[in-house]
Amino acid sequence: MFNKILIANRGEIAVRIIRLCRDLGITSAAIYSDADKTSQHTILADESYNIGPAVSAESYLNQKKIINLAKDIGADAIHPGYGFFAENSEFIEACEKANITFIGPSSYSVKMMGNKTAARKLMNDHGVKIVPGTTKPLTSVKEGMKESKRIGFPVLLKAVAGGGGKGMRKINNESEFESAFKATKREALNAFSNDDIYLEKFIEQPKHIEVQILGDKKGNYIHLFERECSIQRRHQKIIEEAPSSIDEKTRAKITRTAINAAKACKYYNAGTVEFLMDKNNNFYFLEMNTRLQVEHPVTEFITGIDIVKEQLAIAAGNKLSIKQSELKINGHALECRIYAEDALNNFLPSTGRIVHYKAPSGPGVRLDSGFEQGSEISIYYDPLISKLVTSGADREISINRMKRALNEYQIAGVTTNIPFLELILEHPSFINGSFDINFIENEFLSGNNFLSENSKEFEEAAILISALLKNKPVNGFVKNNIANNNRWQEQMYE
Ligand code: MV4
Repeated sequence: MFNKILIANRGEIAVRIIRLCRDLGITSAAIYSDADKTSQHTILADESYNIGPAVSAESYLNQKKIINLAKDIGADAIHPGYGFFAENSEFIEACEKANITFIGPSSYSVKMMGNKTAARKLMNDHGVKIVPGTTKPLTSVKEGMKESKRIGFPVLLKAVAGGGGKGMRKINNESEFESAFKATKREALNAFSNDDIYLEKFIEQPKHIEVQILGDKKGNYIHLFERECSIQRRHQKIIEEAPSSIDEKTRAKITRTAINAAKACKYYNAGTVEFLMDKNNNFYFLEMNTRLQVEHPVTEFITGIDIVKEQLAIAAGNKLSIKQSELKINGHALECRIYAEDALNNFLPSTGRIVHYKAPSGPGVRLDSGFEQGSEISIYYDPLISKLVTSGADREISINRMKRALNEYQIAGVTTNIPFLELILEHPSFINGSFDINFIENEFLSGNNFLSENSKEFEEAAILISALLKNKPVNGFVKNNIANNNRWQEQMYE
């Protein structure tokens, strides 16, 4: 195993990795920028090193500086967390050259899955069902038009170097094709320095289901079941859960498919295979995330596996510690992402010092947080403060525990999305599981179609949000009534 791990990340995921290192007796080394002097990862690590200014490009994304630091301090491995260098094949190769173990996949797997048409071809060749479309970049408007007609409108144009929702465009009919083709190519060139684009059939109202897999360097693979991640806004996930509501037969099929996808790209590390699932439980490969994911804790809850610990063991060349036959789903877990943003002001990020902080706790509650009382939330990074995860014997219990935990959670100094999360948890479609990837947009951000709900608080909040989105002025009184959660604020600051 490793003696010292440099954590090339920040916030809650850096804290998550520091805690594991402490559990295992491995020295943890944090890096922090000027903007993160008050962050928990900086404070909790065994060693902390300032690597430069707030701007990521000069600190958390400074490859040379990070690798030189790892060498200087005698770190034998680097954990990238998620984001930053997690899926950067050049960084992985630089680690290899410096003789430092990258706790993650090979650069080959990352490159293969990063090229969306190459990935689609590979998946198709290995019996993994992909969304109908093309497996090569389009070479002309004419070819694209012909392929669109074959696939059937509506179609989606996607960037070959894209992913995570960047560089996509829906085309409803032939007349829209030419200008959309040119615009998507232009945007792809701007965003990814690569203007290759391809086509997929547009899947209507799908759910987003993803399968957690683990592969080791000896070619052993297991899956840790699936997560439901449809509750999102603009490709930013908000609530995730495990397991999803799929039946056992579909589960057997989708998890087997995910393992085939991982094998096809010779994957080792923890990884996630993403699928779109339509109304009839047909699922299609979307992309593979070659990293640890934000929402991994819900899977840890239902399987009892420490996914980050497995990542370390895999990177060290060990065999997976568990067999598939030893795994089963235990209960249910829910994750709410706590963001420093103002749902009532177009989800604008909220920055500043956390002047008051009280974490929730109690049965079935886990909080992975990057910040505490006194921490500064800056404009420079992702607005994620923490991940609140609850679990229980079934979905109803974890939802009720989540409501309790959100109600206990006190954060002042920055605006958070806690009231918005509470609102989602009251929504009948969330409660009965009849939602798809458009849930937030359809139920909260357009029209008044959710006002039929008879819960008083839900109705008040819903009216307010819909009014605000029509640019009507904020009424402070109503705002404070969105959730019980805000009552403590009134008491404290009156
Ligand atoms: C799609 C799709 C519908 N049909 N592809 C968005 C993120 C990127 N990973 C792929 N995405 C989508 N691809 C086809 N052929 C709808 C989405 C999509 C989406 C997917 C998963 C989770 C949330 C989403 C939100 C909007 C669009």
